Amino acid sequence: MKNFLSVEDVPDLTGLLHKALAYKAEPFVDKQLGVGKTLGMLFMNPSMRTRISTQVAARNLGMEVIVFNVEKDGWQLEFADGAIMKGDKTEHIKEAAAVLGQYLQVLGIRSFPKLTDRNEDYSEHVIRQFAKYSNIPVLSLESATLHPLQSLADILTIKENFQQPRRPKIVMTWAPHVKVLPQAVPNSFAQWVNAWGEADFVIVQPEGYELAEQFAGNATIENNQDKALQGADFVYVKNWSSYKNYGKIIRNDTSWMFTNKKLALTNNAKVMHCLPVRRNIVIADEILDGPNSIVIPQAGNRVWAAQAVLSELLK
Ligand code: SN0
Repeated sequence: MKNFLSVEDVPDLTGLLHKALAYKAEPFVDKQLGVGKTLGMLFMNPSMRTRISTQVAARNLGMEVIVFNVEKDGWQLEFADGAIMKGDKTEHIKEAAAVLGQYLQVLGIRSFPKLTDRNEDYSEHVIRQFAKYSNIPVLSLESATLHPLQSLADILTIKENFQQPRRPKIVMTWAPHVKVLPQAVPNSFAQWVNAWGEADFVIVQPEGYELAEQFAGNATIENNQDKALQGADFVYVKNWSSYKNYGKIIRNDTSWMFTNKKLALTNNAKVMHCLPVRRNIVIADEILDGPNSIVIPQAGNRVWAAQAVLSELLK
């Protein structure tokens, strides 16, 4: 695997899932693989799970890890080609990425969208330029439009929690929020569930919050949450801002919060969220503190997802 920016970089999804489960059973089988190699993780935005789970995963493989908070410690980077750099941006991505490529063997990048210019965000020009100019494998730690390490852990969690001889029904539902959030987590989850191909997949959102077609793929799209939840085995709850009316909160229907009343419509579904989650805005306490929530083991699986991906990037 050259880079890990989306599911499209994965040549064998089933193999990657098996690898992650094998690491979960035996974390240190490949503890020599990364000896003498360094993972650098550049954060342009906050992170807890991604940062720590990836760091643990890298150490399980014998790697050294350097974490760099760009906003706090770095120079301001220019990404525009041909820019005349007379403003407050000190260094161009062409030099910054190329220099990092001299020091590191794998480069992780977290860069949220600006949510102002849809074409700019969806071109993924930030992470793509790191990949282009660093000359080493680049690992997405959540980019403008995708969060593939999260999605791999999500599929892993679904696989582990479903042992019946039929396809699970997975419903991803929009939920309210107080802030403008990226579409990266839902885009990526949809892209991975579609690529996995082993579930009946429904996405439900209020009108106007439809995701980009290239990620929603052949999911069944609904606007009626109660109808969509019928018979669900897994409910993935997430807020996102509008793609059509780009980066806007067009309406915030608080009745879409996930509660026990909504859970009662499902097939005793397991409830998932990527975290961090705002309690009693997105998901009610009764769900997060109840028996159907699998958000903690879901977050736990981030280590095994990251370890499987790092081991592929080291090859
Ligand atoms: C991010 C998102 O993409 O939705 C990261 C999720 C892994 N979430 C947030 O930024 C939450 C911010 C908040 O204030 O609740």
